[in-house]
Amino acid sequence: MPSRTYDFVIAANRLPVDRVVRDDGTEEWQTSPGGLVTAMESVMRGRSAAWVGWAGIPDETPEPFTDDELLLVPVPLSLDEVTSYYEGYSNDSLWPIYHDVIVPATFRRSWAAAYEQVNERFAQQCAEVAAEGATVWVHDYQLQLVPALLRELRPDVRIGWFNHIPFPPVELFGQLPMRREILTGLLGADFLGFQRPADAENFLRACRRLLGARTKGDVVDVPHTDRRVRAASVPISIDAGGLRELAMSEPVQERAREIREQLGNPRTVLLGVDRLDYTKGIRHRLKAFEELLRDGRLSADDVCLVQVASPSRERVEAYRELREQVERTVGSVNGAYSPIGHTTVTYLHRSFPREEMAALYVAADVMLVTPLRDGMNLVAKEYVTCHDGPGALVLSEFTGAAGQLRQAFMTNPHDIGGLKQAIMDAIETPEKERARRMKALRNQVAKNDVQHWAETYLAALRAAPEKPAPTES
Ligand code: GDG
Repeated sequence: MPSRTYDFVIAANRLPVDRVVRDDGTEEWQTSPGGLVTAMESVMRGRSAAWVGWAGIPDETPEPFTDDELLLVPVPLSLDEVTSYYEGYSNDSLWPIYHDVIVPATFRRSWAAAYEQVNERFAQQCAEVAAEGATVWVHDYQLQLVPALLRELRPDVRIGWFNHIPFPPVELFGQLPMRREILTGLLGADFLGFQRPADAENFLRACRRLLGARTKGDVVDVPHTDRRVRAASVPISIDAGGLRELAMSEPVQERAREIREQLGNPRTVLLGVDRLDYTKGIRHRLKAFEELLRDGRLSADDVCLVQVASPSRERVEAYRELREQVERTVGSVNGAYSPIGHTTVTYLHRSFPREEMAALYVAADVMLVTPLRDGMNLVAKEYVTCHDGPGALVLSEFTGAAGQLRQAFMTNPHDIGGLKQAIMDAIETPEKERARRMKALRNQVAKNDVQHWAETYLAALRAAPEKPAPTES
């Protein structure tokens, strides 16, 4: 691998490719389609770029390889590290703390040690590939120690970090045994990007309270150094143009009509699309739906709910419990209300191709996005981009998307009565008004797409303060 030659380096837990085995037993790498990959394509064009991440296979280290001019640098993880750094520390310690402790966090010292070790490995790989003065963009909560570790190795590079999930209030963040190490790790960056202004504010407050750092506006003076770091909100988005084109294509439109037919042509199709995660408020959504049927405000003769719940983190206990509860509830709602020949809740615990997802968005009259906490929630932005005409988005106030999608039917999902009313409003609001709101939402996302996000982020990273301004105290 040529060392120190790449002037743009991305570090993320996962590489944007999956290894698939063909029918004849040979293997190939397939690009995993996702917003981040699309966003990066636009900002990487014309630069020599490398992506540092885990290839998704424990105990194996494929050699670095090139995919469409992008160098992919696999970081090895042992099976034990997948359990301790990824499932343990990242998803059973940090994830609950960063999402309002919806389930209690588990702390184990061995997990924390693995997290440090893996972060060191990522920093070393970045240091190895980055050219003199390169830009390194680190992603997400799995890699919060990388900025400072990398700065130590390579003080010449410009370092950015973006958090895809919320940053918690200091009262919750303070529970983390590694809280000071994490803040110090992040302060190794030049610019820290967050989804919501409130996330950046939570970070600045944690720096003041837990490190005794001084802040001025959105800039932190890094204690014991002459460095300054800016923390601000740059909300992520989707590849609106690409998705819209897919949704408008004849095969997808045709498939959407077919889906409605297969559902029995109900008057109203409700849709939920989530990873099966306790943050997404799936249980609250099902409860509200069940009560609306029970109260007779909705009838199973003319409404149905399609819930895509893509499998996620199945070896973590809280996710296993959630799956059991959701599946029990779906079974009991269907047992009580499904007419013969159709199911009132179509529950799909698997993943679908992009085309099928787009067709579902086109087919749905009402999209239910009801997380208890969510960094952004891209599903909300995808729905308003795909759906034409009088659709409706029911959107939790506890998503980052609520800061931008102001024309949605807003709801507090903890308030089941309020959630029921928001669903009814979404169904009953006159078509003309719903079409007007949807158009405004679609335009919002079209103007603020993922390419715009990446450009805004990188402009902020370039402009970030390096040293204290001489005029300020
Ligand atoms: C994290 C933050 C933040 C889902 N099922 C299928 C499928 N999906 C796609 C959706 C959407 C994506 O997965 C999920 O993104 P979300 O934003 O909704 O949620 P997280 O996975 O929790 O993402 C979140 C995001 O990072 C970005 O910063 O918004 O807050 O938690 O794009 O469409 N896609 C396909 N088949 C499926 O079955 N093809």
